[in-house]
Amino acid sequence: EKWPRGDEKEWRSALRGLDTDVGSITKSVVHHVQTSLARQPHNLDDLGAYQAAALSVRDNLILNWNETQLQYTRKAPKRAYYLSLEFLMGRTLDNALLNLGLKDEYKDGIKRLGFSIEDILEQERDAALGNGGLGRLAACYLDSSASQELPLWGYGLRYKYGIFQQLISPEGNQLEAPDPWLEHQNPWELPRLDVVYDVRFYGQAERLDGKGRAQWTGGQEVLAIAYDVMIPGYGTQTTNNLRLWESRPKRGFDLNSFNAGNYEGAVESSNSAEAITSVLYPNDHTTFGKELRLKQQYFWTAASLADILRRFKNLDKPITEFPEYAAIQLNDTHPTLAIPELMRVLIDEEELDWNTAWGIVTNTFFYTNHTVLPEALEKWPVPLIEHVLPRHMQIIYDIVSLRSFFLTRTLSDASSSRTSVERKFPHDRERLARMSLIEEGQPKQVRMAHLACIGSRKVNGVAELHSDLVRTTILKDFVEFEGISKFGNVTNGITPRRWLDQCNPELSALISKTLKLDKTVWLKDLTKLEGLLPFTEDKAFCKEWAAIKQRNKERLAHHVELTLGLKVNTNALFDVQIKRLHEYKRQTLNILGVIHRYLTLKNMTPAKRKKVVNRVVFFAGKAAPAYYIAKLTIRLIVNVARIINADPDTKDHLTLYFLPDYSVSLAEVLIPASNISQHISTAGTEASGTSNMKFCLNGGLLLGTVDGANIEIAEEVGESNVFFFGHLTPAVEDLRFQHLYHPVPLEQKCPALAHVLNQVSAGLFGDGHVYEPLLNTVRQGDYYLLSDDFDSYIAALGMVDEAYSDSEEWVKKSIRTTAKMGKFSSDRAINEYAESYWNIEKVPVTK
Ligand code: GL7
Repeated sequence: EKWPRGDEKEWRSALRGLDTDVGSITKSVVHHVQTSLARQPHNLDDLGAYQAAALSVRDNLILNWNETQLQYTRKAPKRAYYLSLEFLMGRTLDNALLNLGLKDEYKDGIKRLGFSIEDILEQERDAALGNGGLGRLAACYLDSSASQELPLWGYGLRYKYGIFQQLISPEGNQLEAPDPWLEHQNPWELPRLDVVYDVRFYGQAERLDGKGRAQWTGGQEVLAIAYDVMIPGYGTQTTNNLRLWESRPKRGFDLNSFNAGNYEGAVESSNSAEAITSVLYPNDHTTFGKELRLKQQYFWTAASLADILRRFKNLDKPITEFPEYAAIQLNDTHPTLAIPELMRVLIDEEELDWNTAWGIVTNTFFYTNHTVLPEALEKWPVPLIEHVLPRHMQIIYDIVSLRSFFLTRTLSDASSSRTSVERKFPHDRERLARMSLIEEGQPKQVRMAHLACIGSRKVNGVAELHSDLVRTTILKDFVEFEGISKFGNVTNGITPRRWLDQCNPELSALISKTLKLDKTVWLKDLTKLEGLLPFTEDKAFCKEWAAIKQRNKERLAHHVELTLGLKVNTNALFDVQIKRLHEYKRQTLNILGVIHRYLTLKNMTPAKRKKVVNRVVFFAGKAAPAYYIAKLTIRLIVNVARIINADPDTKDHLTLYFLPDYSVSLAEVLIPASNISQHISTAGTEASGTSNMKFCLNGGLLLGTVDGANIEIAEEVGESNVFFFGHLTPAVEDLRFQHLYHPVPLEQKCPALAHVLNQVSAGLFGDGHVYEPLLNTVRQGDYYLLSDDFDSYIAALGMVDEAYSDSEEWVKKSIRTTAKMGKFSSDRAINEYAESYWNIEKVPVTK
C-alpha cells in the first residue's frame, strides 16, 4: 500500500519533533489545560497543573516511543520480554523529565505560569503495582533497558487497586484501605483498545490423537485489553514499552438471561471477568493457592504470549525460529504457566510435534528465582488447575510422564542427546520423587519452581550467596541432572537515576562538580564514582558532603512534621529500617534492640547519658493483611515509640518513629537522610535486598548480617566500612536443630534479651499480654535466631556509635561507600541478562 496517503510534503512538514524551549513548553502546558482538561487559568489548582504538565511531557514520550517501536519493527532484532506480576513504578513525571533532559525547561515553564515544579511533582500518586523488592527491581530493569538501548518490553497486569494504603490505628494496629490509584486519570498510559485477546478458563480438554494434541472448548472467555506505559531511557531516544493487561467481559451482557428477566445474572459475567485485574495480591513471600490468583497468572501469561507470538508472526519466519527472536524472562515462578501455554499453542494450534515444541519452549524461557524461603515457593493444587485450566494440566502431566523430561539444549539436540532422569539415575526412586513436578499429598500439588526450571534455558538467583543456595538446596537435583552451567547468578541492581540523581539532587550536583563530569556520563557509568576516593582527604569536600546529608535529614524531619505533626531531632544519628514486615527480616530484633538501648539509658545518670550518641530510629513497611505476627511487630513499634518519645529522661537521646504507608516516594525521602540503615535478616534468608544498595549509594552506612547482597556490598566498599554481625549461613541449620532438641533457657543463653522480653511482658509498653504471641516466637523455637544474634547485634550497634562519634572519619566512610557502589547499577545487571542470558543486542534509536 502506498505511503503516505495524501500529500507526502504535507506529511513531512507536519511530522517533526516538538519544540522544547521554555516558551513552547508553556504553550503546550496551557494547550493541555484548555483542551485535554477543559479548564480555565483562573480555577487551575496544583493537581490540574500537574495533569497538564504530565500530558505535555507525555507528548514527547509518545514521539520517542513511536520512533523506537518503528526501529524495532524495521530492524527486527531479537527482543526480550520481562514477565512480571509486579511493577512498582512509583511516580513518573520527575523521572520522565530527567530522562528526557527537560527538567530545567519545565521548571521554568511551570514557574512562568505561577506554579512550582516541586509542588506539582507532589501531586502525582505512586503507581504501586507491587509488594516490595521484586516489583521495584522490575521497574529499575525497565529504566535500565531503555537507558542501555536494549529492545525489551515488560508485560504485567493493570490492577485497578495497587498495594493497599496502610493506616495505623491509635492502638498501633495496621489497617488496610484500598488504593484507587486510577481515580484521577492516569496520564502515563495509552489504552490500546485495538490490541485485544481472548483468554479461556474452565471448559473441557479432549485429546485428539496419540501425539498429545487436544481441543480445549467451552468454559468462560474473557478479553485482555492492552494499556501501554512509556519507559524513557536516560540520555537516549529509546522509549520502551510496559504493556499492562486489563480484563473485561467478553460479552458485557448475556442477552438470554436479560430477556428472561434475570438482570443480575446478566451482569454477573461482567463482574467476574473484571475481578481478574481488580486487585494486586498484597502478600510478599507467601502464596495462598487462591483461584483468582491462578486466573490472574494465566490471564496475563496467555495474553502476553499471544501478543509476542503475533509480533513474531509478522516477521514471516518459520515458527522453529521463535527462540531466535524472543527471549522471555520469568520474574519468579508467577508466570510459569507460560511454559504449558506455549506448549499448548505450539501443539494444538501450530500443530507441531511434542519434541519440536519442547525444544522451542526450552530455548525461549529464562527463570529468575527470588527466594529460597519455603513458604514462598509456589505450588498449585492439581484439582484447581484441572478445573480452571484443564488443557494445561494435561500438558503438565505429559511433561511428568517423561515425554520431555530431557536434556534438550539446542533444537538440533532434541532427538539426539536426550536423557531422562530415570536413565541418568536408574533405580533412584527418591530422587525421582524429589524432582517430580507433582508433589504427592492431599491434594497433589504442582511445584512451579520445578516446572520453571525444566522449561527454561537458564536459571539464575539474584546475589552470589543466594544463587549458591539455589544450586545447593532447592534446585540441587536439577543441577546434578542438567549440569551446573544452566544455573547462574545475576546480582540485582538499582537505577542511579531515581536512586541518586532524583532523590538526592544536591549530592548528585556535588559529585558532578567534583568529578568534573557531566552527570549524563557518570549516571550511565556508575563505576566513575570511584573518582571520589581521593577526595576523602579534601576537607572542603568532606564538609560539603556532610552538609548535604544534614540537609537531607532536615528534609525528612520536615516531611514527618507535615505528615504526622511530630518534631524530629535532626541533631542525632538517623537509623533507618524500611522494608516489608517479615519475621525473617527481623524488625523484631531491631525494636528489641531499641528497648534495650532505652533501658540502658534509663539506668544512666544524666551526665553519662549526655555522652551517648543521640539516635533517631525510623521504621516503615507494610505487613501482609493476614500476617498476624508481623502486624503485632508494628503494634509493638508504635507503642514503644509512644512511651519512649514521651520520656523526659531519654527523649533527647533516643526517639523512634513508625512512618505509615511506606511507598517508593517515601523511600525517596528516607534513603538520602540515613546515616545508618539496617539489613538484618537471618543469614541465608534475604535473597539479595536492594534497598541496602540504595542507602549505600547515598552515603548511608550499612548495619547488617552476612546475607544477600550485603556480602557483595562489603566486598566492594571494604569490610571496614560496614557493620556486620551475627551467625553465618552454614551455622543456621545447626542452631535451629539445637533450639528444637537441646533448648537452653533464654535467661541463661541471652540474659539481656530475656530482660527486654520480660519488660514487654510486664507491660512497660501497654498491656503485655497483647505481645505474648510475638514474644513467644523468640522464647519458643526462635526460628529466626534472635537469641543467637542479639548480643552481637547490640555490640555492632555500639560500634556504630563509636564510629559516628568520630565525625570526620564517619564522613570518609560515607564517601568511600558511595564511591564503590558502581557495581550495583541496574545497567550492569541488565547488560548481564542481555549478554549471558537473552542474547540480545542494542538497537540505537536516533532522530
Ligand atoms: C525478593 C527477595 O526477598 C529480595 O531479597 C530481593 O532483593 C528481591 C528482588 O530480587 O526479591 N524475593 C521475593 O520473593 N520478594 C522479594 O522482594 C517478594
